Amino acid sequence: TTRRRVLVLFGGRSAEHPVSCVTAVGVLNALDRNAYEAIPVGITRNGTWSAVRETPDTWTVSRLIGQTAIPEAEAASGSPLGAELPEVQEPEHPVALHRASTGIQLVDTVTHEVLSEVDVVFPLLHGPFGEDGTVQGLFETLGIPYVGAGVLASAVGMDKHYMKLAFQAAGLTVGDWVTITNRDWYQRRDQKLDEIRNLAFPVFVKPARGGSSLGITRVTDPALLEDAIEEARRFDPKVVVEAGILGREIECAVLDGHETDDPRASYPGEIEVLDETSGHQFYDFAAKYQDDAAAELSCPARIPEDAIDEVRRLAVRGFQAVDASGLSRVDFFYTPDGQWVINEINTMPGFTPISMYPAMWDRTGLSYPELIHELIELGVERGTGLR
Ligand code: G1L
Repeated sequence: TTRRRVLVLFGGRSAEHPVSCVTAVGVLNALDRNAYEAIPVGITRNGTWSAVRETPDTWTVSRLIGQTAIPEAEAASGSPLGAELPEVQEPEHPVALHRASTGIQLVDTVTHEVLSEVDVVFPLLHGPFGEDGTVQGLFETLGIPYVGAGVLASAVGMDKHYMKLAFQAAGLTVGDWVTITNRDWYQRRDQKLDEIRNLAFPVFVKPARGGSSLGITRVTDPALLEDAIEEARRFDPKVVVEAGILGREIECAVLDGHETDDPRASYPGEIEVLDETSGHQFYDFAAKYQDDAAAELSCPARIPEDAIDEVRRLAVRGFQAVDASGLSRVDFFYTPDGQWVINEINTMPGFTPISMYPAMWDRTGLSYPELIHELIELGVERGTGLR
């Protein structure tokens, strides 16, 4: 039997570079070696691609990112991230340069050798040039199957404005919002500020295509709106302002179905922050995000049975609304009167063995290695024209 060759692509030029390195280690160690041959390819912060050619018994972050010795701090701290954040090292023999504006520039023949051998790519890259559809387009162009969302779903999932339009068109309830383009900001600023003042406060001001928490401000006082918009505009000339929604934050993991089967939704999960003395759950925003609070995943979330069934159906509808494939985490608000408001879809959710997405599947009966196997087979299936 021939093993499938899986190119695990990680690192990259986003702020999530270190998270991506740690995630790659989780995925590589969970791959069934009888079924798959892993080809890790790291992308440095400068955009240089480098293939790792040895296959150790156990992958460690330092092995993967090209350091010769395991930093003592990492070994001693016991934390997967160690004292210093992992980063892909500049390779002696780069395989390729990936450039934002010009696509991929081949620098030697190794690129062709490596890529032509690959059966499927597992792209563990976040943010601009990773989950916005550009890397997906690169592999479409090269004719190489890949895991996860395609070009359109990746791009829609990255843009909060178009994401909301797609959800609305599919009949899902989204919260009120106002989008401010760069032109709006110069041509219709006062009109836009008036529209925003009609939203329910507090509002959240966000870069439209951030993919992280950078540039986000919670605004309680309308007088501070302009400052918050300017802050978001440092990250993206397009900004969305979302009305605050009163409700619990509950998420669902969606996994695509094979060929003619519908996508599957996990049990919904909720991060519960418990009051240490009373044991009661906090629903308060400030309490929920304080650093020292004890948080744990509740999955299935503690909501009525019929609400569980409903949110699982809505999560699949959200997945289909943006034409996703492979996997997505779909996030909702559950309002005090039992309504579901869809917040967002993440086509590249956190994916370490302890992240929300794999944890919710684990609680639903699918282990991390089984999940990775499913994703790879779904990627191959789509790439070979079966779907
Ligand atoms: F390939 C998948 F399965 F589509 C995939 C790709 C990327 C799943 C999850 C992720 N997530 C990440 O890469 C990250 C959130 C760790 C960004 Cl660095």
